[in-house]
Amino acid sequence: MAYLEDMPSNIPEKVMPITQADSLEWLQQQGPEFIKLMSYYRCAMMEIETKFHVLDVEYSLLHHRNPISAIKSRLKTPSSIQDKLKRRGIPCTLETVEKNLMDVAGVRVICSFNEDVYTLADALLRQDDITLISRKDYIADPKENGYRSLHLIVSVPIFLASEKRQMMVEIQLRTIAMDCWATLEHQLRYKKNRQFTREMAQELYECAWMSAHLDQRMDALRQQVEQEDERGQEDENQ
Ligand code: 0O2
Repeated sequence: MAYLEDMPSNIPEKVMPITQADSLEWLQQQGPEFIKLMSYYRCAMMEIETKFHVLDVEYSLLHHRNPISAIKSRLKTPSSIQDKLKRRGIPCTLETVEKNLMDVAGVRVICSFNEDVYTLADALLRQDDITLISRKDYIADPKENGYRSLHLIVSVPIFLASEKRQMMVEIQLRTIAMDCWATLEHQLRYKKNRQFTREMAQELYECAWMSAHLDQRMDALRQQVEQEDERGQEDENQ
């Protein structure tokens, strides 16, 4: 049985409590309870990642292609948690973190095609242990700067030795083209205080439009290929 070899090698690292050097001082002040809370968020992220991996495997068996190109997860750093609460004028305690921040745990699912974004989101939301808290469709209704993605905030249970806890996770689903634009825009502008001219903003917006156009063309091509495959299959069966 090639059992142990098949285990994802990154799991032990993921369950480790956070120890980034930049956050260590602040973390130490918060004590072990904060580290415990962050570990719970990490476990919730792992639950969601696994659910998407399972959906990807099932879909690939049925349709001979993978709807997921990559999954990236991140835990908000303590300093970023602290900044966000401070910006909102909320004191930073364990209770306020859990009550007010929905995106401490974030999972980003990069999909192959536009259609995959919705197929995967719907499949996840049909699972009976997932509760949808909020849904923002920036694909149907892009942000003013051109940003597109489907955002879900969900609550997912994690099963500990002697308790079951509901944890919030922010999920961003987007295509490869959407991710390309958002990643570069994040580097260039998002939340940076640098001077950004109207021309630069216009250029970024046009790039967003081009990426949306690319998604539409690739989706149309996918449909053609799938129709061809179906025709080929019918011919073979006759
Ligand atoms: P980071 O650095 O990616 O973690 P919030 O800002 O979360 O309190 P809001 O406005 O309801 O409240 O959040 P929204 O619109 O759902 O967006 C949250 C996340 O989406 C952001 O997280 C980004 O990751 C991403 N996002 C939203 N708008 C943009 C955008 O214009 N450009 C890019 N590149 N990403 C965007 P964070 O925590 O703000 O940032």
